[in-house]
Amino acid sequence: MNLNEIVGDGKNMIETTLLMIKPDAVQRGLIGRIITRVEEKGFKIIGIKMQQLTESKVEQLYDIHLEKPFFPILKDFILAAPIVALAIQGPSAVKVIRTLAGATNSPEAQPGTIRGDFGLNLTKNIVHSSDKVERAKYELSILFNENDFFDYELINEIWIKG
Ligand code: 3AN
Repeated sequence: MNLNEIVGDGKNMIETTLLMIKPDAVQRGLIGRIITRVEEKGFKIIGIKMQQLTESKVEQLYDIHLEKPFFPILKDFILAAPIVALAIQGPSAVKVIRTLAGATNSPEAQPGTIRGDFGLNLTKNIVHSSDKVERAKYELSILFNENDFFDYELINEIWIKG
């Protein structure tokens, strides 16, 4: 599937976003519980890929943080174990997945959010999610190939979408 077809254009409310399960969550056995939250909310997973990131991919993914003082710590952390990348599709997916993820700084994240329930650290903050449709398109293109996406209908879709 072509990325342009799946990310949404800001008019159609069906969007596709990236949720990346970070190495701390993989090591702590939280992959299943995080995916369950996404599924229970009603979203469709159209791509799922465990991978060991390379230095180059981390630099592309966090290009806006390259010059920040915390970047070396962030990079070592992301490279320390595999991640699980999820391509998630549904109504306002970018915003809603960020709401499910909770505040970046885990200790400040609300209970009920992924970070609020599972995290206590700013760097080791369990997940990453894209903050804009255009950014989702960019980040998905780093972690997925076009044939990693699946176009299918969930049988309960009419009960979820408007
Ligand atoms: P989010 O993932 O919520 O969009 P960003 O993009 O602001 O958050 O930050 C990316 C990652 O960089 C965060 N998930 C966190 O692990 C790390 N980070 C951000 N700000 C800091 C900071 N001040 N000190 C250490 N790590 C940070």
